[in-house]
Amino acid sequence: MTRTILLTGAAGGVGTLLRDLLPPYGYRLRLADLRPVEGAEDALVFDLRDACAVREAVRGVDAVVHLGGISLEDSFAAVLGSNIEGLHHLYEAVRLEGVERVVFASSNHAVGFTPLTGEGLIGTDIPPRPDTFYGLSKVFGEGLASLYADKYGVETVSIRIGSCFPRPRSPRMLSTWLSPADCARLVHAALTAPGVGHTVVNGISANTRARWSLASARALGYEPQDDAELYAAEVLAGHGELDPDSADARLLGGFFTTVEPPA
Ligand code: NAI
Ligand code: 15L
Repeated sequence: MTRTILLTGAAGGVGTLLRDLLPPYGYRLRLADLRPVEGAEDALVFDLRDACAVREAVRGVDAVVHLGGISLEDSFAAVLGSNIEGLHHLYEAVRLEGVERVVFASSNHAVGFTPLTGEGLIGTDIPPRPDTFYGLSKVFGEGLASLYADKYGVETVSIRIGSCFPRPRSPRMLSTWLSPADCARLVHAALTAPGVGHTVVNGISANTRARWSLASARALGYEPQDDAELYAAEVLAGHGELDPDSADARLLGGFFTTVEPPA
């Protein structure tokens, strides 16, 4: 049977990519965003800060792919509204409407202060080390997902996305890139793997320069097909090699560790 998926953040960068890439897997999408979704007149315009609107958005769907919210550093008040209170509205709606599963777009910035200086690949079994209020909201999101899984049986896969763009844009992204097609593969695995409870996975492609382990993502059935190395010559010609003293080289969250929130 075709499953109906609520795709929040459908007007955003990743949402725009996934709205074309997910239907071939057999999903029917309900698109939703704070802004109108270009070319989709039937998309829902809603605000995560409005609990009633969120409940209506969720009603009747089988699962939610939650991309909506603030995706960069912002004031604490802004992050609190859309990413913290908004996420609580979403999980309450999901619980009350009996929705089976959420795929939550978490971020590398939940663990952004993790040093990259050690040997080996970094898994998901590391302590939270948010690098911004934004990253802190992703730590909250993973915590909320864990609570709703243990207490109410609402299942979630939290994907700590590296950098999901059509192409890697910087030397750092040669390590953190998640290609759009691999993103769709990973979201599909997260929607279909049985008995996930709350599972945290890293979300990158099969990058030659990867510093993240994909073990927990592969355990869900994810098999990445892309490698940022294909773009390495072009990226390095434009930007030069990564400065070993830079935040991008030393810390998982890269330059986000140096960003100050707006006043
Ligand atoms: P984006 O900023 O392009 O899209 C986010 C969308 O959420 C926007 O269209 C915005 O209008 C919507 N939104 C914001 N506040 C809202 C509210 N109160 N109610 C309803 N909708 C609201 O971000 P992008 O790059 O598409 O990322 C999607 C998700 O993936 C975000 O949650 C982001 O934190 C996460 N992520 C993305 C990464 C990337 O490389 N693109 C990396 C790590 C995480
Ligand atoms: C994120 O969490 C951001 O939403 C995205 O815009 C990218 O900057 C990404 O992380 C990254 O670390 O490259």
